[in-house]
Amino acid sequence: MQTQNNFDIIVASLQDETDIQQKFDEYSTLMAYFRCAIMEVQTKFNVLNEEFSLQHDRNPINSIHSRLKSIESISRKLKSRDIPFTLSNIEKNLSDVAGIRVICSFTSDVYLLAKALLKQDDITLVSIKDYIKNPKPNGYRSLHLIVNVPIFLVHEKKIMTVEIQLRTIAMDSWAALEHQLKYKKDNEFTEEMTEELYRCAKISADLDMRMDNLKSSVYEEAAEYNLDEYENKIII
Ligand code: 0O2
Repeated sequence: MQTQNNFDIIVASLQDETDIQQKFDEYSTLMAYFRCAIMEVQTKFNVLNEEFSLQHDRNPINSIHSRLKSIESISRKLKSRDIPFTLSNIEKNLSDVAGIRVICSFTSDVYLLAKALLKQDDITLVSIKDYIKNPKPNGYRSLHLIVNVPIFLVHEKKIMTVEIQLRTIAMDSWAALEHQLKYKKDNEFTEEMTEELYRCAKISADLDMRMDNLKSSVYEEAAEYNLDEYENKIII
């Protein structure tokens, strides 16, 4: 209902049908640019996965998922920050319109892939949130990177922002189930349930640590566990 209201306001602010069509085309173009940015970053991860598997005979990436934020979600987020719904505000203020989630085999693969991506000279790091090193109070773990990446169009180059979430299979299943349990309509999430979810997050972190130990016994690979060298290089 709220979304419908936002939408009505946007439409009401437009002068006539031509105006509506033009705005719609501009919005669709911007979303197409974000989709291109997703493709660029996704290809980079696929290339890294391919090369790593040739060298080490295993895949550091289990799966990659991507999503473009819906117009309802974009409108809701801008509204919650009191920012008018305009294309330039979307580009300037939202860093998660284009989102990629990379599910890795082991925790060390999360850092290995993040480092390999950040080393690339067309990628600019905007911000890092390392919820693996510093989990959220509810137990959520994941590595979040916001990066700028160029897309090359027929007549111009555009710099687009992409949010990347890197996590292990265990981190991902905890996050997916937590989301499912927490956001069930008409359900009150009690303190006891919150504590139980936190205990599950601890078990999942322990599982990751033990799996990484097993991996070190099977594969002779140097393991990475932080991105400290990048934390001072954030541009904003
Ligand atoms: P969706 O549909 O997944 O995109 P910001 O994004 O800057 O407004 P915040 O909280 O500073 O807000 O960003 P943060 O911490 O980087 O988290 C953004 C995304 O991480 C969320 O996106 C979730 O996908 C994921 N996330 C963060 N915390 C949790 C958590 O406790 N549980 C789960 N399951 N996921 C989490 P959105 O916008 O919520 O939705």
